[in-house]
Amino acid sequence: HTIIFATNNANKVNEIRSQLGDSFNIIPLKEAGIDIDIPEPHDTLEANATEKSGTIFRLTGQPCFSEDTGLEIEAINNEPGVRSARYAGEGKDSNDNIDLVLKNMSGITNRKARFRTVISLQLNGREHLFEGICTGKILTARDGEKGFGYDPIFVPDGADTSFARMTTNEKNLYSHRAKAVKQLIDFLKTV
Ligand code: ITT
Repeated sequence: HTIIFATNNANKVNEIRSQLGDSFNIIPLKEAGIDIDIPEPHDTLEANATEKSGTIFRLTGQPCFSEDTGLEIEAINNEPGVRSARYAGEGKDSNDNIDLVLKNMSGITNRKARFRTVISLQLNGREHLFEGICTGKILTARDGEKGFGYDPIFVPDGADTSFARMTTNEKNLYSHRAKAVKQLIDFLKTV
């Protein structure tokens, strides 16, 4: 099995590869020689995931999948949600996004949040969606250097440290992405 992964995010690739072992190969856009930045214009993770996988399927005709992930924080209307990558605005980075979350959460005692990943698989002319959810809490300050994105401020339920203090294998025991990928693997075993 070889399948294109419609992403430009190397951190996602590393996490998923470490979970897959040798069950199947994923080829990120860069390694497939495809240099495009697929827009994410929609207001749901599902629609953006479909946009990404559909764009690459139309371009290559090859089996492919994408994933869209959002951090949904209960006390601030499930923000940043589908806007997680650009919460602080265009041209800003993860550091700015974290700063804005910490600012918007200052003084708020309800720290409940969840990461949600939606995978869209294009295979044999059909689309299949898979979802993974990881519930947890938003810290009041950064903790840890590993991982990416919002990892320094998120502690998953059942753990006592942030994602940014975990190795990739440890993060995969809890993460939204690992849960969605598990479903993808189970599905691909059946086809
Ligand atoms: P694609 O090329 O796959 O679209 P992206 O970085 O644009 O990569 P998303 O649109 O899914 O990814 O944006 C989600 C943002 O949320 C991402 O930029 C990260 O900052 C953050 N994020 C995603 N997964 C995360 C995780 O496991 N831990 C922490 N932050 C995460």
